[in-house]
Amino acid sequence: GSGKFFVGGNWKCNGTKESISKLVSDLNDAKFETDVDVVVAPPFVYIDQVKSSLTNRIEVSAQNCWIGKGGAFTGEISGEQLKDVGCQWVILGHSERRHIIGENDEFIGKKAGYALSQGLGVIACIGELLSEREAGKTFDVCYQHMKAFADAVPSWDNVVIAYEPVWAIGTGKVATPVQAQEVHVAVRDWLKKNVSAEVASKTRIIYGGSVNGSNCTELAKQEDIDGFLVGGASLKGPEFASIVNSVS
Ligand code: G2H
Repeated sequence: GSGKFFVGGNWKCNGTKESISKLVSDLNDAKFETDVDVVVAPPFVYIDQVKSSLTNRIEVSAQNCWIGKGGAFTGEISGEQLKDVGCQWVILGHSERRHIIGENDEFIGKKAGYALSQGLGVIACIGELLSEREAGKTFDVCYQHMKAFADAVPSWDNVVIAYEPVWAIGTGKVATPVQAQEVHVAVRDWLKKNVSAEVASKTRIIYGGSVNGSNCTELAKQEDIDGFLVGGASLKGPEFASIVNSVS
């Protein structure tokens, strides 16, 4: 693998003040392997609550942000505001935003460039739909998503790539370790050819899509899987901790 193992918990549009207070307390009680970066991404409205109650051992991410400086953009949240409330990361290009909300590559790339300029780390999501996999286009789709990020980011230092095959998201249908490893290698190879050998070897490529306490260990053993982006299973503190601790 490349660099430190990285595990993010993407809470998506879930939680209440009460359930989040319980989850934070479970996370504060959990024991994490030292050699892992641990990040959680609460909904915007709970970031402040989480920042003020969660141990510093865990960093906080947003799940989205605006493409540029704040201003007259009703309903949006800017990168500056995320920094102001103590966020260190933002998830961009998640498939739910690409396919449900309709965000395109160029829009997502711009967001990534701006977020990095504000000092946020970016969890850059890529991944194919089932129909694209079945049509043999998995690599092409991932390369296209990668190119949009590459065209917009000045540096990969604060970028973590999350490969999330859309057919494996929230479906319980996890990619096999071999399927995931194969795409991670292809993405690393793309970075080598299109960015640099150094960036290819240093950039973490994490896997997302129905990761849980039972399947994480086999996935974590794969050479090019440098961590996970966990959705459903990140809403349970002890299970999330066991995924963090699957580092190999
Ligand atoms: C993929 C993942 C987290 P889940 O979206 O980003 O969610 O683990 O629920 O499939």
